[in-house]
Amino acid sequence: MNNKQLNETSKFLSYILRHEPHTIGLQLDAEGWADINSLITGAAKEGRILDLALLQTIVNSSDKKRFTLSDDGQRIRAAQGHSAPDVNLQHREKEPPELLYHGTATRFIESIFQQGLIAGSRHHVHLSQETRTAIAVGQRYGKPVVLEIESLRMYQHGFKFFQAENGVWLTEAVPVNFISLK
Ligand code: HQG
Repeated sequence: MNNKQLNETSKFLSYILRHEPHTIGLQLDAEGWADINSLITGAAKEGRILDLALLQTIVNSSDKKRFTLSDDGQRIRAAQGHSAPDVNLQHREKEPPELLYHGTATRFIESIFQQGLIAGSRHHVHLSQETRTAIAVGQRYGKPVVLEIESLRMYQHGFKFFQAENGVWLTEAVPVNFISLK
């Protein structure tokens, strides 16, 4: 399988393991885990041929460590980014660094400075420690812009922060007074 095909399969897995598992008859548990055999069987019904070796390749080659295999090798889950309503990953609650970054597109800026950052369909607002990552995230929606978030000050005001197992920082929402343009 070439890189383009791997990337496309990774997108399919993101869609299934974060958002719409039932489209292939798959059930995620409350911690987001899917049984690998059920995933392979469900995907095959859609004409998509997966096997354990391919899943392992995708887990290991994912630049953002998007997916995790369970220790027993029988289950797989997405590390973060979920919208599926029955899933509630117990992310590690943690004191954040002083500043975190959120990449978005310029066309969202006016609304963000009115409403603050909201999670939208996902369970959390996603923040990163590096502006480089934030730019890449923002680019997905248009001309990118990086917002600087006063995360430590938020934390000191009682807002909770979590870190997913792949390092992405998560919080429920970011009020306007903690956001500035980088
Ligand atoms: C924007 C990818 C208007 C927000 C990435 C973003 C990330 C608002 C979009 C992960 C707003 C939501 C998540 C407001 C927020 N008004 N727009 N008040 N508040 N927005 O895709 O953070 O590559 O749900 O700025 O790398 O872009 O898939 O979130 O532009 O880690 O593994 O609404 O997804 O990971 O978009 O991306 P998303 P995101 P993967």
